[in-house]
Amino acid sequence: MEQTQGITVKKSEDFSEWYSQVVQKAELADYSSVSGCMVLRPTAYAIWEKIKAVFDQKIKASGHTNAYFPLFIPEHLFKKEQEHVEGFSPEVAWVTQAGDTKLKERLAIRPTSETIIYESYSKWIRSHRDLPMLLNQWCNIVRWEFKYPKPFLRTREFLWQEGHTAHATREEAEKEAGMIMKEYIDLVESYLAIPIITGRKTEKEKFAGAEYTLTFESMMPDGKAVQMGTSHMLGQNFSKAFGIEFLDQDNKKKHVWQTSWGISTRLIGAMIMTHADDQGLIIPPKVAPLQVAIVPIIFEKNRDKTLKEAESMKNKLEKHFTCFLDDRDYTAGWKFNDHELKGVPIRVELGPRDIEKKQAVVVRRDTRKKEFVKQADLITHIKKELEAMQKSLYAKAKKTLKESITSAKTMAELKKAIKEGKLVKVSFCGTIEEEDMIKEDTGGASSRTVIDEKPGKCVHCGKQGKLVAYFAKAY
Ligand code: 87F
Repeated sequence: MEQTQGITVKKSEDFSEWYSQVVQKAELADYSSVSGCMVLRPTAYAIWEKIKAVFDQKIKASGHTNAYFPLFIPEHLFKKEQEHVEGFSPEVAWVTQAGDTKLKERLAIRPTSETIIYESYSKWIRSHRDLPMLLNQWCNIVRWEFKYPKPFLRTREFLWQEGHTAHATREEAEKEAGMIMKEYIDLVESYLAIPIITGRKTEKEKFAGAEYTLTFESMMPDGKAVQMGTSHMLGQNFSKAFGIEFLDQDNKKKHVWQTSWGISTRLIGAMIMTHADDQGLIIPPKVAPLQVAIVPIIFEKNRDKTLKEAESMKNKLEKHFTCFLDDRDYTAGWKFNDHELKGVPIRVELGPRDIEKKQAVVVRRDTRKKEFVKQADLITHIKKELEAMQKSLYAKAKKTLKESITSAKTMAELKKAIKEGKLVKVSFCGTIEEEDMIKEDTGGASSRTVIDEKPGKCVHCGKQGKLVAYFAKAY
């Protein structure tokens, strides 16, 4: 059966089916014959390349360089810092055999690369002159999850960057972890137009190998939070386990202070959920692989002239925007729908009458507002609209995020708010046990970030609380 061109369910009515249709029909990703692994189609990969380019430029400007470490991690190395694998071991995939020969030692397929990278650091770092060491790698990783897969948000293999730094002092490492958060937040807010909440993780939610974990997250329209990235202050946990020592200026041997941080293709999932609508995908202009689609309105008798004009328009526009002249053999109406479905920010329509009047019709994807624009003003107009669209997507999402935030003083209030899909501010004791109980009682809510506020009474036990945090269900 031929699939219908558009999305057949509403975002507000069946979010999960809506998401799956947007992903498939906008040709972002497709399922594969490996359960839980998906194909990134060209549009999604191009968005990832944009994200990569922006962040790569940011970290290079602050002195980081890229490197590449092996995909396989020998078991003895992997298990060196016991704490960090705790809880994760069911998700680790192992290579045990080559051809018919069993390997002497199992090899983990990297779920994260701390261990393999820090073994190298223990060889490379000798003196304070070798510090700071600021490396990053762009790669794929594998986590064999058993929960139901969701394109971009939960897949067994995904693409990411992992930064790993080593410093002479605690202060420098803390500064690094914070600086990276700032860059992440700029990337996500000003390029992907996703508003975020940010802060530290609680004891329960932090990375076990870290002293503390910084996070940034957003709320999706179905009332679930998405963690989009983390930056860990590792302290000396790994340097002690891996013997990463340096001779300091005072001639004393010291362990380095470390950070690690990552973002992944998950960001694309959050972008889709935040901005797309009932007509399909909406890509923020700054990360759109294609910013402008020109659709000529062709009638047989003036076919050549229309195409020639459209061609010359494309030549002018492509000096300023990424641009596509859609001369495919479909009707103009079909093409309009196709570009809407795929989230192209601006569509320019050009018909015989427009040519006569030296104008064009410009349609913005998010508002779908049509405007007649003089051809002489086209470039300025599109520039203005792309900027306005970028801002407006962010403002709209920011308003939704704000509206989803509420607070609770009692478990009854918390349960109700969680049921309504809210991000709920509560005071609580902050212990792992207390958080386990809250999760149990609310049917799955977890703390997302700690907020820098004075705590009141604990929402759960009623005693004086130790911290204030946002709770929500999460992906
Ligand atoms: C899954 C299996 C084994 C997450 C895992 O967040 C180990 C792990 O260590 C694991 N899932 N983690 C934590 C990753 C920590 C850290 N690594 C560098 C990041 C960002 C990038």
